[in-house]
Amino acid sequence: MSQIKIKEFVPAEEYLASGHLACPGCGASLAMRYALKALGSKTIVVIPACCWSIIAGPYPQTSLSVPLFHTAFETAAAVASGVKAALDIRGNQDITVLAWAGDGGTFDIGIQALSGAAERNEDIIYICYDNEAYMNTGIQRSSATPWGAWTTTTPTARPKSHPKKNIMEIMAAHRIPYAASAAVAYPVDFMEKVKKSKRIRGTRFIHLLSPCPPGWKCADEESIMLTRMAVQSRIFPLYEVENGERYRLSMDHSGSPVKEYIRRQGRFRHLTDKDIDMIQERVNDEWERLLRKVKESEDPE
Ligand SMILES: Cc1ncc(C[n+]2csc(CCOP(=O)(O)OP(=O)(O)O)c2C)c(N)n1
Ligand code: SF4
Repeated sequence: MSQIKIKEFVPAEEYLASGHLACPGCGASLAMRYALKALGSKTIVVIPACCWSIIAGPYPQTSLSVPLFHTAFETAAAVASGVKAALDIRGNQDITVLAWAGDGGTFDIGIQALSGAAERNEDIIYICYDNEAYMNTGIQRSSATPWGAWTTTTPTARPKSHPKKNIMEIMAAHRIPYAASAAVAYPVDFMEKVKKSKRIRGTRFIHLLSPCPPGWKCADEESIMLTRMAVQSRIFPLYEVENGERYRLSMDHSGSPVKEYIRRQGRFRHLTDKDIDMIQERVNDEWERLLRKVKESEDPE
């Protein structure tokens, strides 16, 4: 997309103030900025306990210029559903309700409320910014943490021994109208998906890869580049799933070696070349599985 087109596509309005409390290089702060540019001012944001509880700032100050509801860790989808129901009762149809939660609040503790909302096809957008651990409380492993990663609860002597949970497949299995993966390194793609979500009714879910320099043990200025490498290496492919069955890739993924991505992060420093070869094999298998679904969607026979 040319410079001019990006200017046309990305609204100038800012809903995230400078001086917010994120660390330098934090993907979650950029992601909220993009999401709100795509959604506009008529948005209510529901945030459970996570880094964003801090980034938003202490009451009565806030870094966001849209209404914001802080809620308990496990309740993002339930509270967002309630806010939407209240708006419906008041006959207010032009406000978007956005649940905004980390991977801990989504993959783990919030999944019951999220599954309930998805099963009822609640009319909400749910964005999970996935930094692959419980970062706010000091980098503990979540079920989104990749196999082999160091966290404070999976130290280098016993790194994470389970693979990352496949949240997109879980959400697709609910047959919700729209699920998409996105990454902050691709802001136009992410904003397009948020804008598309706004046009659809029912439960819309976006799984967003969001870098965290303290948790990934990388340099602040490398976080976006690393996120791009995660996508290009197919560790985190970008795709959409409509009604749980129509799979579409969002871009060409070159398939660069995962080693380049892994070796730049302190959280993977202890991994051997053999470990990385195994990760590469798993990534290849998952990619083939995804391609089969894309192909079946194109050719249902
Ligand atoms: C029921 C409950 N358990 C634990 C906590 C403590 N807590 C607050 S934020 C947080 C981590 C959130 O992790 P995640 O959702 O991945 O978001 P991130 O911190 O990475 O932004 C935890 C464990 C809590 N607030 N409520
Ligand atoms: S700890 Fe990570 S996710 Fe939390 S504010 Fe800092 S960079 Fe962002």
